[in-house]
Amino acid sequence: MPEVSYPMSHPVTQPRHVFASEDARLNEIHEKVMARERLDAADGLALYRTPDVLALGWLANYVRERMHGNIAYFNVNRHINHTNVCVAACRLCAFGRKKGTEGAYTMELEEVYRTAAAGYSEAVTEFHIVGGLHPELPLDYFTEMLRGLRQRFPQVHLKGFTMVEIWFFAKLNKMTVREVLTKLREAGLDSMPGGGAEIFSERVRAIICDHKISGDQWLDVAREAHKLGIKSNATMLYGHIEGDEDRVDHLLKLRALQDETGGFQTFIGLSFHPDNTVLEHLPWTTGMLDLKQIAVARLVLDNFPHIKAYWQMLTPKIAQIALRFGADDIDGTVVEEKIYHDAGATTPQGLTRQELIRLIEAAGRVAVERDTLYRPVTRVGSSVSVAG
Ligand code: V47
Repeated sequence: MPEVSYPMSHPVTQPRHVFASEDARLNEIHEKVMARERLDAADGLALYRTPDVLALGWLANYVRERMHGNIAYFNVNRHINHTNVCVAACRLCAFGRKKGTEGAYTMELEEVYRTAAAGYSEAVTEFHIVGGLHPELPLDYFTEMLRGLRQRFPQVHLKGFTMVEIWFFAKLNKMTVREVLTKLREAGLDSMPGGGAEIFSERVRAIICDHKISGDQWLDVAREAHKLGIKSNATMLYGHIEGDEDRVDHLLKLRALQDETGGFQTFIGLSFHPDNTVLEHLPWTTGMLDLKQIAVARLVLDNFPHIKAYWQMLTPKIAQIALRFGADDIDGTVVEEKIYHDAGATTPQGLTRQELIRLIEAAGRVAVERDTLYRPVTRVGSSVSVAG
């Protein structure tokens, strides 16, 4: 196969030996990738179905290095889950509780601020705030929360509330999605996480999360946020009852919206954790599927700047390997995680900055601490500054 020469944003460290897979479809896709041609649905399916995982990983790693060179990002963040009370009862979820039932909790705002300040000695640059759909918390609770966090932690980026929560706040408060987003932004919301997208296929949603907004509604809220200049991430829940077609459909819908708005920063594939859910008879994902998912996302989502291997969900070891299968980010210190741990995750609650750097460097990558908007962070003593 002849070597093709083309402009690259970064020199690719991967050796340029001849690409030859025993899977003929991968050879065709390799040609497209080299020519920077967009992959279509049939290509996406072929990627999920290839037995040649190493060739798939090679291709994804090639694209990842073309975009980011040898850099791998992490951040110093803290998750805050202010309530697990939820009116929805999604079969996929082990976190939500009905109000007044055992284990249900809702934090007073003072408790939110105490949680924000607790448990980690290094200055965090991001709070990641998500909760259940509480039927009685007014919008003021959330605007107050953001104002209080902003006042107490002025340097910290506030990434909060999934598309599902925003939609619910709008219904509960008889407001439009745009009005809710505007109020939250005025109160200090900087960007939004990617959760709650699950899988867009309505056939699958009807089984795993029939109480949630539809896939189109999730995309509508994201569109509205992006139009207001609020960046977000996007997720996909995989490894339950969905098929390859559903996964490809989900990725293509995200790619189409990204063409329209450019508002997504990072894609995060979330592997289904079955323990303590109604679907606990389903098996856990295998490491092979987890790595495939990272690689396919990198190749199909050509307009997404970043692919995250969320170590809490994948385990630190798989997340580290994923840095050679298409991922350029392993998320952050997290400190305390509830959604996955309620569903059986055995990963640690948090990792230190030093542990994240060690994982990244042992993967042969250059660790770059980022803020939520992917600007490099520098630390001198206990002070933090952001480039740009
Ligand atoms: O919204 C719920 C999913 C999400 C389960 O944007 C489950 O940077 C697997 O969205 N098994 C929360 N998944 C996590 C999330 C996230 C995580 C890290 C970074 C970012 C980001 C976003 O987890 C939920 C839901 O989609 N989820 N239950 C479960 N049993």
